[in-house]
Amino acid sequence: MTRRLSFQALAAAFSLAATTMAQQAPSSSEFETERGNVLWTLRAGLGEEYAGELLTVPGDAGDDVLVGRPRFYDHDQLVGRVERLSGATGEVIEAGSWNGPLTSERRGDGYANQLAWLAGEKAALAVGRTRARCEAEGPQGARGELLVVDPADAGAVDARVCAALERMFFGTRVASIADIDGDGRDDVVVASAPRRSKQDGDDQSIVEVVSSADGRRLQSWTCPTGVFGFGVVLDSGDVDGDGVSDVIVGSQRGEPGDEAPTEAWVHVFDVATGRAIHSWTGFTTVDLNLMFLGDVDADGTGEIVIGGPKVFEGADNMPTLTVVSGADGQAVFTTFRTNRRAAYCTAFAPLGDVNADGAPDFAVSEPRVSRMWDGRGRIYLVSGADGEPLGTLTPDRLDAAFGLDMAAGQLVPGGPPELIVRALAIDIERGEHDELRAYDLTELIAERTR
Ligand SMILES: [Ca+2]
Ligand SMILES: [Ca+2]
Ligand SMILES: [Ca+2]
Ligand SMILES: [Ca+2]
Repeated sequence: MTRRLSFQALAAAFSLAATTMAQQAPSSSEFETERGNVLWTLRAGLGEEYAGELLTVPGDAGDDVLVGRPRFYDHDQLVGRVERLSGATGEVIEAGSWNGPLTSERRGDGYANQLAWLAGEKAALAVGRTRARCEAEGPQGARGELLVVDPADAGAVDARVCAALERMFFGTRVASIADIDGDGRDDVVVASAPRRSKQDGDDQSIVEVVSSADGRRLQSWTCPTGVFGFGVVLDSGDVDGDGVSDVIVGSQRGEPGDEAPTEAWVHVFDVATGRAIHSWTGFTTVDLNLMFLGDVDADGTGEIVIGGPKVFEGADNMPTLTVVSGADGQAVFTTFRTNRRAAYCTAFAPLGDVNADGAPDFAVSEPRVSRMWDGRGRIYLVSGADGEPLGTLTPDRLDAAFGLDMAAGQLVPGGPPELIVRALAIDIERGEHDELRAYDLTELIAERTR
C-alpha cells in the first residue's frame, strides 16, 4: 500500500518541532561552544578524494574506520583503493591489499565507490567496481563487479559477482543485509542502473540480494521505464519485526523524456516473498537519502529516517526529514528547514541511544545553507524518539562543506560514539580539499542531556 505523505499537513501538526529547528540558526556563541573535540584529521592529497563509502568496523581496541578512495595517487598512477584507519589515531593501518588488483584497470573504473561491511563469523568486505569490465563470467557489455574480500586473509577474494543482464552498470549502490542464506555471514544488496540515455525507453533498473558466499541471486526487483534511479540509495533492517532483515530502496521517477525526476519513492521489500511491505511517495526532496534507524517506539518494528538535500521545484517545498514507522508506515515525527537551499539530510549516521531514553538517536548533516558552498555547514544530533535536538556540531573553521558523509563508532571505547565527518576544507595554500575528521561528542551531548 502506498502512502502519500502530506508534508504541508505534517508541517502544521509538527509546528513545535519545526520551530525548534528554526531556532537553531547558530549565533556566534554557539560556534564557540558546539565544536566538539577533534580527535584527528586526515587530508587528501592534490586531486584525491575521500569520496567512497565511509564505515566503522570492529578493530583491535575500539572500532576502525574503512574509507573508499576512488581517486588516489599511487606513484603518479591514479588508482582506487580502500583504507583501514585506526579509529583512535586516524593512522592508515592497511591499504590497497584488499583490492584484488590494486591498480584500477583504467582511470575512473569506480573502484571503492561503494563498500559494505559484512559482519559474521567470517566477516568480509564488499567492494564495488562500478565501471570496470567484470573479470568473472558475465553477460556481454555489462560493466561493474562486486568483490567479496576477506580482510583476515590479505584480501583473498571469496566471491566475484557480475551483472545478470547486458547493458548494465552493476553495483551503483551496495549495502549489507543481515544473513539471508543462513551461512552465518551478512549478504549484499546491490543496485544496477541501465547503460542508456533517458530517452531510450524500456531498460530496467534492478535491485538484487546476492549471497556473499558465492554471489548467488537470492531475490531481485526491477523497475520499468520512467525511473531515473531505482536504488539511488539502499539500506536494510527488520522493518516489520518478523526477525528477518528487509530491503529499503529509494528511487527517483519521471515520465520518459522528462529532463529531471518528478517524484521520489521509498519501498520496503520482504526478501523471502519479494512483496512490498511499505511504499511511500510525496516527498519534497528529489535527492533521497535514507537510513534504517531501529525501533524508536518500542513496538518491535524498525523505523526509517528519510530526507534529502535537494527539493523539488515549488515554493512550499522545504528540505524535510521524516521518521516513518515500520508498523503502519505513518510519520513518527517530521522536522524541516525553512531555507530551501539548506543541504539538509545530505548524510545520516546512527548514534545508538545517547540520551538513554530507550530509542536509538542519530546525526543529520547539512553541509551548506545556500546555493554556494558557504562555510556554514553543521551536523545536528537528533533524538530518535521525537526529533528533539541533542546538540549541534559545527566546524572550528569555515569549511566549504561540512558533513558530505559521516560514520559513527566507538573509536575510543566507552561513552557516546565518535563521529567521523567528511568535509571540504579551504586553505590559502591548497584551495579546497577533502578532509576526514573524527569528533569526540562527549561534552556536546552531556551539555544538552543534562
Ligand atoms: Ca549469508
Ligand atoms: Ca522483516
Ligand atoms: Ca517501531
Ligand atoms: Ca535516545
